[in-house]
Amino acid sequence: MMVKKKKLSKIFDYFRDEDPFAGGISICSGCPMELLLRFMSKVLGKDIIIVGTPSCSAIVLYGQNIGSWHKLSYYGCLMTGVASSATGITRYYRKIGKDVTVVCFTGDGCAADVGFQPLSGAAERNENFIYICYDNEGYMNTGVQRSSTTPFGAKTSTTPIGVARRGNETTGKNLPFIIAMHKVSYAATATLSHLEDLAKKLIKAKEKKNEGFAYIHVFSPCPTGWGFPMDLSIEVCRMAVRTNYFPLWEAERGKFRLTHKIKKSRPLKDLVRMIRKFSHLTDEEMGMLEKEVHERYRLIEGVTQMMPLKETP
Ligand SMILES: Cc1ncc(C[n+]2csc(CCOP(=O)(O)OP(=O)(O)O)c2C)c(N)n1
Ligand code: SF4
Repeated sequence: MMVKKKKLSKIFDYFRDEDPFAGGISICSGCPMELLLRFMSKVLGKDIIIVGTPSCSAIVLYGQNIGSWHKLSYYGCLMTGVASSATGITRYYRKIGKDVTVVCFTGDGCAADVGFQPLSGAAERNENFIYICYDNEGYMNTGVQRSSTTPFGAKTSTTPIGVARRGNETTGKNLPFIIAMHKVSYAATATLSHLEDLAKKLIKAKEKKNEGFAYIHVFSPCPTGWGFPMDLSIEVCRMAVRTNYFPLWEAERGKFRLTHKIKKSRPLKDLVRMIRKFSHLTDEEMGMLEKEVHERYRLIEGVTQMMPLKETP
């Protein structure tokens, strides 16, 4: 009997180098940010300089006790100055004629709040580096505080559920859209359930950084801070895409394209019921969150029609 040879997943075709990270890293099990770091380095290759900040990722990048957990070049920076430091490092290497890829790797607390001004400045100047923000919708490393990307209604340690407050009262800042509207060379959203989409965007960011600023905003749910079992991380990512909670798109110089269109979206409740930080929501509060998600989707759908980006072969 002929045994059919199993085809390897296409994803291996995107890997340039081995995983530069050690095994057994002491970070929460099931954290998508760790998977992102490993995946990113395999796709971008080892000729990168990572510029990072105090955050959950510093545990992996800066290291603990015995030293760092990887073989990459890493510059540990203040939360306020990551994009300015990356600007200096990039310009230095360009000046001496060395082709290296500088990659800022930060959480949403740094990107959207504490380090937003230098990020916006670097985007506006269209500096030649990559900025990757892993968005776990809060300051996780310091105890799950709210950030400006925390969505409406979410329970965090600074937006608790009680008599006076019922979770986060504001709508989350749409950071990837704000950066795209700087008309940078490249901006995109991505997540860990759609690996081929993520790999293509990383490769494109590496090419586009020769023309100017390249930004990727990665949805990175946090099992510890959000309250869901660690083996559901990728399912949460997938459901966020299927419900249009986190649409996948890319933009080049202010022109937009959806990279993964959802034919029939799932109800937002299918995502929300997986996550404890939303478990208190009343029907009315759920309606307000749905409105936020719907408006955000309508916005991106609208710009893909008004300012379309043609698909590159
Ligand atoms: C200017 C400044 N403010 C506050 C802190 C304290 N701090 C250390 S880690 C951290 C959380 C960072 O949050 P985020 O960037 O979202 O990354 P995450 O912890 O979620 O991985 C904070 C606030 C700091 N190091 N520097
Ligand atoms: S607290 Fe959340 S973001 Fe931080 S390492 Fe744990 S799972 Fe990852």
